[in-house]
This record gives sequence, structure tokens and C-alpha cells, in this order.
Amino acid sequence: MMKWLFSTNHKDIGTMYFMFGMWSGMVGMMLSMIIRIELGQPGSFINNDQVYNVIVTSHAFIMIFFMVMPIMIGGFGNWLLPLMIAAPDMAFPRLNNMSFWLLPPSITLLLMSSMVEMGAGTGWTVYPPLSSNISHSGASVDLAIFSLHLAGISSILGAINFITTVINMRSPGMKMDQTPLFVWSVFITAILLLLSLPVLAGAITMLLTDRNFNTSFFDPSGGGDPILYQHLFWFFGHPEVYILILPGFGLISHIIMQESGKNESFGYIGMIYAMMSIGILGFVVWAHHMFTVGMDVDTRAYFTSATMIIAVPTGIKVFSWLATMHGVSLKMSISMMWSAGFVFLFTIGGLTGIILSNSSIDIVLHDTYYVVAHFHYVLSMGAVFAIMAGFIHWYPILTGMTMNPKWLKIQFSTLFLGVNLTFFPQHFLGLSGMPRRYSDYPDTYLMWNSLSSVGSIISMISIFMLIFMIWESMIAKRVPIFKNYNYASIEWMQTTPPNEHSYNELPIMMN
Ligand code: HAS
Ligand code: CU
Repeated sequence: MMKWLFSTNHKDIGTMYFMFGMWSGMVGMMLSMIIRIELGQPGSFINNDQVYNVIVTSHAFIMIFFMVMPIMIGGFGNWLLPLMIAAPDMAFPRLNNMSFWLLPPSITLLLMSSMVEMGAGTGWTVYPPLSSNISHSGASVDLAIFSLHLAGISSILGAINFITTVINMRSPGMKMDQTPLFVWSVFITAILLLLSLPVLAGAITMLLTDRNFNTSFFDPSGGGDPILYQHLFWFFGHPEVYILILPGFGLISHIIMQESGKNESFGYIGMIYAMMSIGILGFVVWAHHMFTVGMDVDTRAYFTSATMIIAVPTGIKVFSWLATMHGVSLKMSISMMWSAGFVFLFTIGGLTGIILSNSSIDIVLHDTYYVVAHFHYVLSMGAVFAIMAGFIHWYPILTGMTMNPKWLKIQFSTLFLGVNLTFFPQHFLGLSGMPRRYSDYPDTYLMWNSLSSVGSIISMISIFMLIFMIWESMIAKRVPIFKNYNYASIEWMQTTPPNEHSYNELPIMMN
């Protein structure tokens, strides 16, 4: 018990992040099922639109801050990053413990916000005036803000830890341009976190004082401006979406390289520059979320152009993954299926992003289901597929157990079908004008909505299958056989004292 509470060990902390993220993922999934039940047919299921909005808001917060980020950065980052640079642990092990243990109180505050008063039905963007005390009186939004404060502190501390670890703890002789791409991806993600989260913290603190201490940062009646909040939020919010995907890029690069039997990714240096470009560009495109606030045409032209440029480095990544797979007789392992699925579906999500970046088109599509389809392709199929790929790829090493490969393939097919059936029809709903964050719709939207809800049930069944397979692997006690040299070398690194590591002995880690 105390071993976990006071743990300073990167693997144990990584395991706690995994378990926390999986638990939050269950909560987030159940909330999404309530959403899809409400929208499965016209008319009302919940019978309360505030409650519906609270569920949508909690779903987004939980999936972003308590599922994807803890699993990708906290779980895979903690587990793999020190191993990949042959460090004995993270640079600040006790800080690492604190980063993790800030999360349970944070999610508790969020869940409490739904239990008192009428809940926070603001959407994850928490825009005033909806989030001001006129529309959301009571403690709910304040609790949600405190929750974000804690999750933000957790992430900032984690970011400091990862940045320091990558800079100072690399095995002697390992240059930055010899460091695996997953390490680079977490490093760049940590910098994005460090630069963007304080802006969110500022924005929500200003909102807090607007709500409780009569300031009027975002209140026109006191000389403030609600649009200022949107600028501050999206200056954080857009880098945040790359925070959610970049570690996934790193996982996918590693898996595709390894499963293609190569010891180097195609265009390794180009992949690093691509991630750096995505990270930098991510800070200068934020107002593509605000095309409808009434911007002048030059500003719109700028944000459209800057946003589109991100397709270039992202394209470099996509084509480098394809080139890494090219020219070998590919063995379609399960982690490779997830990775190929990632490349395909993430690209679809990216292309709809390019469509949305056109400001004139976005005036029509903003706040419709087209946006919802876009971000679920890059998140539910991008981020989640990367997590699934990484989890299945490293499961034997992390746990010393193996899941049933045939069932894993069935599970892959099931989730592939489920998420596509859920989200592809949402493009059509958006194009025909169905708005997001509404609990009901006219009959004309019935067909695509009911298909979407059926898809969500298929996805849920797939997740249950995975849980069953994890359980089955525990009772079956099959011991993994590390035939593959690459696996073996990670195993070797786990058992070898760090001072005996030398870069030259780690050919696979070169990427
Ligand atoms: Fe996004 C809204 C534009 C990537 C997540 N995005 C969101 C929201 C989320 C999100 C969560 O410009 C909703 C937030 C909310 O609650 O309101 N997004 C883009 C663009 C990219 C992009 C241009 N998004 C992501 C990633 C996310 C994510 C990654 C998370 C993981 N997104 C937008 C816009 C909105 C938006 C608008 C606001 C919409 C609104 O009205 O609210 C790019 O990074 C995508 C680059 C990737 C590719 C695919 C691979 C590239 C290849 C190269 C060739 C392609 C070319 C393009 C030359 C482009 C293969 C050709 C174009 C064709 C159409 C064929
Ligand atoms: Cu954006």
C-alpha cells in the first residue's frame, strides 16, 4: 500500500497512471453512452438539457485530462522514456509522485462539480458568459475550475520533470539526434504543456475572480470582453490538441519501425523537425476556433493560411510512416494493425481539419457535428488507436503476461468498425447543419444518429472484450517469449544496472 502511495519509481508511477487512465476511460465511456442513448432517437431521454450539457462537459474533460493525457504521457512516458534513454529513473522522482497524486483529487473535484447545484454545463471550453455566475450560479463551475487548476499543476510539474530528464539524464554518449522518436515526442509535448497551461490557468483564474470577486475581465458591463477569454482559452486549447496526439505519434513511429523489422524510422531527422514545426505552428493558429466571433478578413486569411501549413509537417510524418513500412514483407502483428489503422484514420481526421481551417467554410460548419466528427477521428481513432497500439505492443514487457492474439484481432476489427460507424455519419449530420451540444433534433437527422448510436454500442463491446482479455491473461499466466531482439533489449535494460548501459550496446534504441 505505502509502496504505491509514496512511490518514486518511474515504472510503478507509470503503472498507477495506466490504472488511473483506464478507470477514467470507463467513466468517460459510460458518459458517452448516455450521450448516444439520448441522441439515438429524437425526443428526450434525460429530460433535462442542463444535465445533458453537464454530461457532455464531463465526458470531454475526463477523456482529455484524465484518460488520454495520463495514459500517454504519465503511463507510456514514465514507463518507456527513462528506459529508452537508459536513465535510472526520472530526474525528480518525488515530483513525479506528486504529479500523479494530484490527479485523484482533481477528478474528485470534477465529479463533485456535477453533484452540487446544477453541474457545470459549459462545455470543456468554459466560455463566459455561459460560465459566469449569471448563467451558472452556485459552486459547480468553481469546482470545475479548481479541478482544472490541480490537473494543470500536475501536468506542469510532469512537464518540468520530462524536460529535465531528457536534457540531463540521457545515457552518456547519447546525443539528442540519437534519441528515440518517442522520447522526442514526449520532450516536445512537455514544452507545449509548459508554455500553454499557464495561459489556461490565467484564464480560468480570471473567470474565477469574475464569478466570485466582482472583477469584470470577461464582462462588458464592467469594461471587459468575453472574446478575451476565447483568445486565452484557445491559445492553450490548440496546443493542447497537439499535446494529445504528439506522444501517440512517438508510439506509432516506434511500433512501425520495430514491426517493419527496421532499426531506423524513415526520415528520422525529418520526423524530429516535423514534430518541432507542429509544436511551434500550434501556437500561432488558435483563432481558427473563433472564426465566427466577427474577425476582419485579414485576420481570417492569416489564421486560415497558418493553420493549413500544419498539413505539411503532418504530411511528412504520414508519408515517413508509410515509407518505413515500405519495402519489407510486413508481418501484420496486432500492434501493427492498430498502427496502420492509426495512420489511415488520423489522416482522414486531419483532412477534415484542413477543410475546417477555411474560414468561410467554417462559418457554416462551426459548432456543427462536422467538427465533432473531425476531432473524434483525430482523437477516438488517432489518440485512442495509438494508445491501443502501444498498450498491446508493450503489454508483455510491462506485465510479463500475454493476451490471446486471435481475440485481439477480433477486438481490433470490432473497435475499427465501431468507431467508424459512430463518427463517419456525423460528417453528414454536420454538413446538413445539425448543431453540437444539443440534446434533441428534428426527425430528418434520425438515420445518421441512430447508426452512430449503434456504432457506439459496438465500440463499447470491443472495450469490454479488451478488459476480458486482460483478465484472461492474468488467470492464464502465459509467460511471454521474447524472440524478437528488440523486445529482449528492453528487457535487458530493465534488469541491467543503469551505469552499465552504454549507447553502443543499444542499437535498437537509436530509432
Ligand atoms: Fe482540429 C477543431 C483544424 C488537427 C482536435 N480540433 C478541433 C477540436 C478538437 C480538435 C478537439 O481550422 C474541437 C474543439 C472544440 O471543442 O471546439 N485540426 C485542424 C487542422 C489540423 C487539426 C488543420 N485537431 C487536430 C488534431 C487534434 C484536433 C491532431 C487532436 C488530436 N480543428 C481544426 C479547426 C477546428 C478544429 C479549424 C475548429 C472548427 C470549429 O469550427 O470549431 C491539422 O493538424 C491536421 C493535419 C493533418 C493532415 C493529414 C495528414 C497530411 C497529409 C498531407 C497531405 C494533405 C494536404 C491537405 C496537402 C492534413 C497526408 C489537402 C487537403 C484536402 C482537403 C484534400
Ligand atoms: Cu485548433
